[in-house]
Amino acid sequence: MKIAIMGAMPEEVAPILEKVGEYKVTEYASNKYYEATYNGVELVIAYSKIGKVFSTLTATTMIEKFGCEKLLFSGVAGAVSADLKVGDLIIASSLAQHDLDITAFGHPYGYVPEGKQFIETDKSLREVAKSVASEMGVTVKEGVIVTGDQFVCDLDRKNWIESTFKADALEMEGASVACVCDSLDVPFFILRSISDAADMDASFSFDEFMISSAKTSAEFVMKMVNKLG
Ligand code: 4EZ
Repeated sequence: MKIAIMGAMPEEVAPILEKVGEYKVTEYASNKYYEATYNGVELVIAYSKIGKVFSTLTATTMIEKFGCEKLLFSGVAGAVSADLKVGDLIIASSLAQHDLDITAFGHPYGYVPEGKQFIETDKSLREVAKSVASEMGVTVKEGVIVTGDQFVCDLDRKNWIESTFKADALEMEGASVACVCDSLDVPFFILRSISDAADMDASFSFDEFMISSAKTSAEFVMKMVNKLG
């Protein structure tokens, strides 16, 4: 069982590479893929670069070229739900693209014909996450995460996203990775730790907390890997 672990930014996968110690680097499609074994589990680790297009490319590559049979995403996100604070963890139950809009033709936001407005994550991976959370004694929220090619730092946009998608958190890669994994029938899991509140202070909060929140998320995902071996 080969497992893909991906993030968007170097800071999101650095704590994972640190944990696995030794790895083999392969360059492909202008990116680096790190192959390692962790407690007997074969891993392929990569950060995609930010946004839906690069994350689509990386997720597809990990599955089609490296043969990954499950995918775990680890990273940071902006909080939409008021009960999510910096450092809190959120598991995506489902994901949608908040910037996909053909509503001019009567379709809902985030939907295109033959696609899905919301894509659900793998239930058994979520169960693994819940057992890790209870063993660690931490509370992990489960909810809707939405994705778009924009860093949201505006209250009006955030409120619109909350009311339109009932979203709990937002970021820039989850729904595109979900689309790839759903289409290719690969069970996937998206975990994010909050770095900011997607408001006018978001860029400052992000700069201050992204490294610590990325680490929180990465450490949790590695505890899950231990259960997947
Ligand atoms: C995108 N990621 C942020 C990339 C920021 C700075 C150079 C997560 C994220 C996010 N995305 C954290 N907070 C966010 C926000 N408020 N809006 C969108 O996945 C790049």
